[in-house]
Amino acid sequence: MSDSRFNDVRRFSSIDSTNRYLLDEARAGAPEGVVAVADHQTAGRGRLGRSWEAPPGANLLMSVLLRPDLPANERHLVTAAVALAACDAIESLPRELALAGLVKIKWPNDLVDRTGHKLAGVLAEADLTATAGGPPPVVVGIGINVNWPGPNDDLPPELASTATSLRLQAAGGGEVDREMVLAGVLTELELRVAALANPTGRQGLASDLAAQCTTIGASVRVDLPDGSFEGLATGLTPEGHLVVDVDGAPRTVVAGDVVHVRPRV
Ligand code: BT5
Repeated sequence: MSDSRFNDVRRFSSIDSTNRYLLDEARAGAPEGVVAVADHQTAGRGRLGRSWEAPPGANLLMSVLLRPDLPANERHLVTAAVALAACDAIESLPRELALAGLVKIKWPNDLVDRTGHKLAGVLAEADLTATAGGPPPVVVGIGINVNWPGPNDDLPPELASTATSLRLQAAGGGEVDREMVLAGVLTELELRVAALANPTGRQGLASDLAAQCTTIGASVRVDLPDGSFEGLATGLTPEGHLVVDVDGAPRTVVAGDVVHVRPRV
């Protein structure tokens, strides 16, 4: 990986949040490519003030610092690049784990299994006011449930019905090597982040996102800060935004919470 832009991997046995850490580093001028990985987060962040749970040592908790030079309306493709890299990495895990074909993307930021259980979440946080170190930073964090939840774990009821892990999905039921998943994500990120730099690459990201996106074809409820609506998700725009048909009229959703109300048939 010596020619990779992701060579500076900073490891923490415990930290509040790898996203928080890299945002602070970015504000102080850290360059694109710094990676933070933690065994444990004491204040792991989800979107909209939610939290991300994982016991020490079980899962992959990582963030990368990017400084993409992108039109503002294409910023969702940064989240997509990281989500796709994680899908690619899981797809290329050893064949005996039988994880190929498992993972799909639920728009906008979840990796899910075939039944919609959440395997990973992506959180992109930008500081468009930060002036040190080049183009404004976007820190993208991903939590991948590698070994937790495991077969004997008691989960809070909310997660018990919604979360899964690579371990639970893999053949054999043994532990999955977190370092192998990390190495795979960093390798795949190289290609996916390079694609962000030019229009053709971004087109490729958007079409790969659409191909992996389990939300397309599903009946969805879109929750936005000012209310919610229901419709049929019909596709993605070239910027990676979700198009929802609402009573025959297309509505584009840039960011929001999407709840699948009926599975795709
Ligand atoms: C996300 O938020 O899915 C983004 C999660 C990003 C976590 C990474 S870990 C490394 C980096 N550093 C951070 O501080 N964060 C990033 P959201 O879509 O808002 O989902 C959060 C919700 O998912 C929670 O409210 C729970 O319901 C659920 N949840 C929490 N932990 C989970 C887990 N391990 N597996 C599945 N679901 C979980």
